[in-house]
Amino acid sequence: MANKYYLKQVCKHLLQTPLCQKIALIICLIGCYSIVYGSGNEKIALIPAPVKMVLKKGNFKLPEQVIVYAENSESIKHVAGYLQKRIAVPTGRKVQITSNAALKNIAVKLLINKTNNEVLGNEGYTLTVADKQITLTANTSAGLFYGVQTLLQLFPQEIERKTFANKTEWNIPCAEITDYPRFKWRGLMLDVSRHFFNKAEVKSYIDNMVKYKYNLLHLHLTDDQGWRIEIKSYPNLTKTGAWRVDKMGIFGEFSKPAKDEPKTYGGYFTQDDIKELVKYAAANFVNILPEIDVPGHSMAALAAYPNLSGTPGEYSVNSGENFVEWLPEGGFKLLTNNTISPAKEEVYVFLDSVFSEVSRLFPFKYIHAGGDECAKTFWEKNEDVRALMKKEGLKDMNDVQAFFMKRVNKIITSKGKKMIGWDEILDGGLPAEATVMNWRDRKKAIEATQLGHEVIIAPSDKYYLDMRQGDVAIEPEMYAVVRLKDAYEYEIVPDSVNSKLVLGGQGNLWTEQIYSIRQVEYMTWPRAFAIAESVWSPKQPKNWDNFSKRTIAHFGRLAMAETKYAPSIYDPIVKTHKDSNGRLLISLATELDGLDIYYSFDNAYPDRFYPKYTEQLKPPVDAKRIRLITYQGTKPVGRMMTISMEELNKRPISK
Ligand code: TNX
Repeated sequence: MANKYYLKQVCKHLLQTPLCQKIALIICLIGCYSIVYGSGNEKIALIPAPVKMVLKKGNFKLPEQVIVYAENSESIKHVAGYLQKRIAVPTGRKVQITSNAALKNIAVKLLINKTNNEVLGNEGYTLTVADKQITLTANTSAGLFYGVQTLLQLFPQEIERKTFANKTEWNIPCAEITDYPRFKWRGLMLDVSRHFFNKAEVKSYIDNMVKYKYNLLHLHLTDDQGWRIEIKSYPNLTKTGAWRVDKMGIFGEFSKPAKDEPKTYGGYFTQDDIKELVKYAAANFVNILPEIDVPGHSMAALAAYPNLSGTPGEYSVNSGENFVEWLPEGGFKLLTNNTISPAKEEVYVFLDSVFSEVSRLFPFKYIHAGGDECAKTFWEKNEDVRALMKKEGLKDMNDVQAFFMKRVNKIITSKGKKMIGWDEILDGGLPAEATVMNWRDRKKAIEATQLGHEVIIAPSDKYYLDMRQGDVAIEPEMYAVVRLKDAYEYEIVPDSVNSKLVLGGQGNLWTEQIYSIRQVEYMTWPRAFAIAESVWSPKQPKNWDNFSKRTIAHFGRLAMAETKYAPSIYDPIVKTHKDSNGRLLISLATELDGLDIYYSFDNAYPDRFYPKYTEQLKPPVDAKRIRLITYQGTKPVGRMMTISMEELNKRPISK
């Protein structure tokens, strides 16, 4: 709308000006347009958007021999080495690193400020691309690293190729950029328990996340479906706890495995693997946050050490068969116990050993101890728990969990670390020093900060990367949807919150329904663009039109890197309504502006010669299904979507 308005004004103005001024104005307008959107959109599409960018005339042309100047310091040379690798392969140019500042024809200079620049802080940078030289300045090597990421995004998209791109010209638009993050905690969580992703896969995840300036990888290492980290003092955790029956289909609905079915699916990280991952992450300026999820979500641990349960018996690692009963009033009841006992001393001995080993392996100052979704079905029936309540004066089950988390907190702090828990740790009163990871209602973040606790924002309805990105007809099953626009438009800091206590935010990728690293990528991108922008870029009014254009430009980059992404923003949004006679009505929309939707009720696959959607549809009485496809002009861009009338009739009326 706004664009149309401005266009009208410009045209009016043009009609009233003399000819030479008209020509000058037109040239200027074309110039501005191509600067902003570039040729093919990808010229300057930075994600996350920098704090300040001024585009200049001209280009820097990458020379045949690229000389990168880096001071003689390990950490600066390390960043130079990263840049060297990223440039040399796709461009095929010779990239040389020198610490001789007097050398002629230096293409890129990496400089550390001699006096700290307060504005840039620990991770900021300034980047100047002039026609003869590129200069990158920061207070720290981390700042240089993020500057390098921005610089790479200024290159043509082929820079993302993992092999020689066979392109003759590599031009970078001249610009001056000053940039620094809004938050220090910019995270993604990968659940390696529900499905295991190996060392190489985790490394590739890190490779991708740092391109968007994430600095934290949260590894969800334990759950009912697998224990994924070697603990030397409790070897069964991985010997037994890392393996389950191999199933495929819809997780949570699998048939119960037979008693003697071989447990062939799984895997775990040895302590050497962990050390390697930690080192790899650090080389990419990423901290790894380990999560050991207790006292719920512990079935894999119980399979290895059943004595940790308040109801010892035979346990096995869950293979994806249902073990809970959802209650109509909300919450759930356990059919199989998946909790470790809060009333057994040996549990705390166990946790002391586990957290001891974990804290030695991960240098990061935080350890995540879970605390989520702990149903108390078995605790309520347990005599030891009742005795504990009496002894400690605990009035209800929330108090019991709070007692447990306080003891865990004590263990973790005794190792010199800080505990993080999911926001359930607020429920019975939380340990003084604990940090809260907010995944449920925003009220929980407000409550935590009011109590003076640090929070990390990861709301399930906005930042959960396991949720569907579009219509269930075209996306893998998942119980809810989070569209790119939902993630993008979310403001991290609630109004009534002390923003100093908000460390930042993260996107969480739970992997119950995610069987492969390709699907991990698909679920992460592009939504992790949106989260990256919220945790890095300054708070400003959200501009979906601008962001979605940049997103599309980055689809090109992901494609070059052969990273899978969800093209869901091209697909139609289907809403159902009923008329006064109870007959189904369908309305259609798109997340992205400027798309046309074509439809059929005749079972054929529509193209742009089929009817175009313009107003709410009343399906013919006998129609069996609707098929939909979106076009951008004459180009089909969406995926063919088919939904039966039977299914549409079952869908709830859209809001
Ligand atoms: C809730 S979020 C969970 C996870 C599930 C996720 C699925 C949280 C702390 N717990 O165990 O995987 O929902 O969306």
